[in-house]
Amino acid sequence: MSDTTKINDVITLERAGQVGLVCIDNPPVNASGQAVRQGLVDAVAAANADEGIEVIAIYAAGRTFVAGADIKEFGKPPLEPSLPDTIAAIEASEKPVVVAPHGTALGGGLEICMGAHARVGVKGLRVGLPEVNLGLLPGASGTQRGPRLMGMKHTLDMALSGRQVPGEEALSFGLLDGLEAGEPRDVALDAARNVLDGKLKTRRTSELDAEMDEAALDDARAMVAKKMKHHPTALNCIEAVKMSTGPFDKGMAYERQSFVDGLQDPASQGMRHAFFAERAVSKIPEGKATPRPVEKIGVIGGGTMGSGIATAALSAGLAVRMIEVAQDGLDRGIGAITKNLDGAVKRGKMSEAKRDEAMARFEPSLNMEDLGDVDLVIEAVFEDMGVKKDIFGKLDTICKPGAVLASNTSYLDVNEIASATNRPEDVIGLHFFSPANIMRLLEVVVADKTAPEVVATGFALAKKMKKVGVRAGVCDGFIGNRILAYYSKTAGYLVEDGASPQQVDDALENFGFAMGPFKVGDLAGLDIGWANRKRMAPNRPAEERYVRIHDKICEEGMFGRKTGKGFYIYDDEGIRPNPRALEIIDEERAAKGITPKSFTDDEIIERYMTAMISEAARVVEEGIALRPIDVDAVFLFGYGFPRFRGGPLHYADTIGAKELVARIERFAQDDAYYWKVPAILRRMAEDGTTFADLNKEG
Ligand code: 3H9
Repeated sequence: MSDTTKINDVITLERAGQVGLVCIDNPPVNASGQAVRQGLVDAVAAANADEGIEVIAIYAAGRTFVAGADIKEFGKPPLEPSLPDTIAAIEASEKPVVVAPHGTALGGGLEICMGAHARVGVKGLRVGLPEVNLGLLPGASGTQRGPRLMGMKHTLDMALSGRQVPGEEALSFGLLDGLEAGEPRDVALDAARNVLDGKLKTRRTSELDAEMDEAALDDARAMVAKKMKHHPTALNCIEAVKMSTGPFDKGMAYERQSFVDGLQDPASQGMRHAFFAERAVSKIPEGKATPRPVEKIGVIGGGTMGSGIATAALSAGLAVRMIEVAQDGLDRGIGAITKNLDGAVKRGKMSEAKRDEAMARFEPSLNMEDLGDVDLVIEAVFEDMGVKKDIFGKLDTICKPGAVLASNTSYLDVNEIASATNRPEDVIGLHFFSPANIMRLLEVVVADKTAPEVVATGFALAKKMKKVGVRAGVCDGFIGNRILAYYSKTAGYLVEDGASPQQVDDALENFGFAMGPFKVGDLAGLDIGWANRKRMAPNRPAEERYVRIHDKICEEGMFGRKTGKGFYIYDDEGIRPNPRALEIIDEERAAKGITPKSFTDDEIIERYMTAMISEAARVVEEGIALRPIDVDAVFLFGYGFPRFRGGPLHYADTIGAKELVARIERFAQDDAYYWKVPAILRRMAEDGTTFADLNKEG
């Protein structure tokens, strides 16, 4: 007869001698939704009522312990019991409760552990308080039990960085009492037996004293002021941790209120949207197709992009064959990859052994014929259709049947590239963002004839390389660069009309961008946009307002950081506006007879963001992006869009389609060619729908 009682759909209580084993089984990540919470309360009560049970041991089934509160419940009416109450019930258990987390114990999952009377992790465990990434603070006693177990410094570090801490480190903090190898159920059972034998001490965390650590609090405040000024609950988190030296209930009440307030904050809503955006983008029409196996890839081109892509692939465990036409190019590529991997070792992201292993999988070559055995090729040479078609024509004859042929083009027509081969179904765009070993975005550009399994292969590769793959259709610039090309013009218009580059940059940095558009231009190299504008010049419509300022700056050899001068000067004295660039701006205004006017920062943000949203809406309307949330992901993971704003189209919903249409119509009075209301936005203004509604439909 089974000794296991089903408490509810997700919780069981198994009697193993004097141990009551409570198992949480709520796939995929055991999030602590209502059923888990109710089940835990009931299981602990049942175990307490069972005379045969002396110790209770909690563990979880599946790939991980509890990954936190169920984020899908946020923003909905609260369901009893709350997580803090659940954990209080666990801690109040008269019989000792041990917990044996495995995989990851995050947020509410870690807080459940903190409420148990002892914690023995399963080797490989990682723990964390990632609420900060959702604009929240730990809301189920992390700020109160955390300092009582591991001190303020470690609690603040975890709660403000959200980083996942390896079990060994957590053990050294005192957050865990032990770390054992084995199956979670076995580790839980052993831990419970150790309690019975008196080998493992148990205690109630809320009854411990926390020690004041003023230095840690000051450091945290300074860090928040510098790096997290838009975060809605970071300061409350510090305050809550500080209160842990006082009465437990008072600290809990403060934490709870801050958490509930945080949930309502638009910044938290934006960050939660970003969390789901990262995951939503993998839901694609080709989702059921089987990806082709990829173990060895070819990278054509050892420049910045090629070596970045090769670095990312090597770090992901793939074998890479890099092709260059001349030895010096190849040497530069090898040098860049070595530097990238060494940098990862220095930053503690990779061990020396892993770096050596990665380099052993790397084969540079001057002969394209060497690509005969690779599973996938990524061409990363400069943006010239003729050159790319020539390469793809050759790949068609060299690569084995079934190899995926990908281009890293940022703008060019993937259909045309595919037409250079006799196997267009194998051709796809894989558009990485620079530096490709760091930036998380990967646009997977699907051409007319690309086979579904080739699309699925692109997404599988993205996952393997820890990138966020976003499906994009073919058009000039795909999702990101197309929208960028459009709204960047607004920055030029604003400056030609009277704002300074620095004012535009400052306004947008205050809005939340890490860097304003003129600083970004200087960083990327102004010559890149210049070359692209020259390429596009024959197609530029006569009605389009064209700002020549950037071109004029480039004509004087000022390409931004790489030449020490662009819109700003970069030297030992730091960054400051470039007086010559300001003169050029004045000259251009004079030449066009423009009397400079002044803009408020709000006006700058309004125009810039409205332009971004307009083109983003068109990209959705034309089906270049599958859903609005895909555009958001592109900007969050490839363009430094502030996470707390959720992405351009999440942000658009906070303004509302009606207001956006009114703005565009107002701006169109001065420039009807540039400012046009996208049909989709007009429809939304009329029927009251939002981009969030479109996400649900898609
Ligand atoms: C919190 O705990 C607050 C408390 O302090 C206080 C409360 C009062 N809820 O990431 P994956 C889904 S805040 C709901 O692809 P992996 C996810 O959307 C929470 N759903 O897997 C996806 O669904 P779908 C703090 C969740 O193996 C599926 O699970 N916790 C949650 O790459 C698989 O996810 C966190 O912030 C959730 N909490 O990575 C941790 N988590 O298949 C968030 C995941 O429909 N989670 N889903 O797209 C993670 O970091 C990763 O999921 C984890 C696994 C590392 C666990």
